[in-house]
Amino acid sequence: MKKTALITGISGQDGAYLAQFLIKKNYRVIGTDRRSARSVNWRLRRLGIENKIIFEEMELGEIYEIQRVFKKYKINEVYNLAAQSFVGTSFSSPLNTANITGLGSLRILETIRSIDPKIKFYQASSSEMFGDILEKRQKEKTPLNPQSPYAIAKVFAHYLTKNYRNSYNIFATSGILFNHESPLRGEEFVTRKIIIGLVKILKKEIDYFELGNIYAKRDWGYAKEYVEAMWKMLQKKKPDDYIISTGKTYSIKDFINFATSYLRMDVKWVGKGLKEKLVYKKSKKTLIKINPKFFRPSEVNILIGDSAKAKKDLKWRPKTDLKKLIKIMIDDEIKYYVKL
Ligand code: NDP
Ligand code: GDR
Repeated sequence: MKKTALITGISGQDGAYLAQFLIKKNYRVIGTDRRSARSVNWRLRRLGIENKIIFEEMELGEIYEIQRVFKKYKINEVYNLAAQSFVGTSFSSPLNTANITGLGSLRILETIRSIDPKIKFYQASSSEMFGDILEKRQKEKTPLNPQSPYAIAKVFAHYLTKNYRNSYNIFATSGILFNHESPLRGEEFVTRKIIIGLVKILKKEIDYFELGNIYAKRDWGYAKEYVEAMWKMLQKKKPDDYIISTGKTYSIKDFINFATSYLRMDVKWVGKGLKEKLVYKKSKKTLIKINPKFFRPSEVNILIGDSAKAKKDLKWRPKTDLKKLIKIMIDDEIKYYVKL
């Protein structure tokens, strides 16, 4: 019998890769999104799986919509990926973030509890929960110290996942994933923003673009590999929490240096603080400037994960290092580049 998986957030980066992975594993995939008039989903279309998914409308703010979908299908596994996922926006929309990213998970857990407690649940927890870090390398047991409404909403959902596991014996698992990127990454996130910006400069569509804090450091992995870890977590005998990360950390500036080097751009950094910029060595023309509008009211300076438990228990390990990931993203950006 085919297993049925429900993915919330099917239109996002991880939703697309996870759907592709589960379809290959012969799952029936139900993908939920919040649109009444569904616009073309470029990610699913790019992966060639748009017509292999059963779509259902499910706004995470509406428990009746959630209940309707859960009553309609016999579901084995739920991957809760939907969220207001942009940390920057969570400062300007904290209530919406709490409602969707935090309470959205509770609505699903309550639905599972009342309709079918045998459904396995995956919660998309985040390294942002570690925030202003309290341990050099973050593990499953590292204390949380969130720094944004987004991270606080994720902490709420993370603890609820544990609570429903312990209180109701529900198979509720949390994957604490560190940043993972790909050509399908949303354009507002810094890695894709940088790559789009550099490609547009090379194509002479723009002269320069602006960033915020280029000294923040992140542990970046490849999204396509990370979704496999989600599935592996739900195949274990017991629900648990797992860190998924590469164990290496780089600054935004390092990322830019790797990307410009791969693109063979002859550039250098000049100036300091808000005046720091990236310029062409010869012409001195500016490519990247700093704009305080992209700084966050409260920043997470450095994250670096220890995924030893996932390596041991899930037999999962990262395969793509940052330089390779940048190459994958740039090659795809150029391949699908369309001048506006
Ligand atoms: P995306 O931002 O690409 O996708 C988020 C998805 O949530 C989109 O499909 C979006 O739909 C949907 N969504 C947003 N608001 C609602 C709502 N009110 N009702 C229903 N659906 C909604 O995120 P990613 O794919 O990158 O990440 C997946 C999950 O993993 C998220 O929960 C994120 O917070 C978490 N995470 C991500 C990490 C990363 O590095 N990518 C790391 C750790 C955790 P729409 O297309 O309509 O906007
Ligand atoms: P993050 O990713 O906040 O880690 O959340 P993002 O790419 O937005 O920021 C990473 C770091 O880059 C700095 N930065 C900028 N960020 C953006 N977006 N735009 C800029 O111009 C810019 N300049 C500097 C940020 O300040 C930050 O330090 C992502 C999301 O996918 C979350 O959903 C997920 O939970 C975490 O990763 C793990």
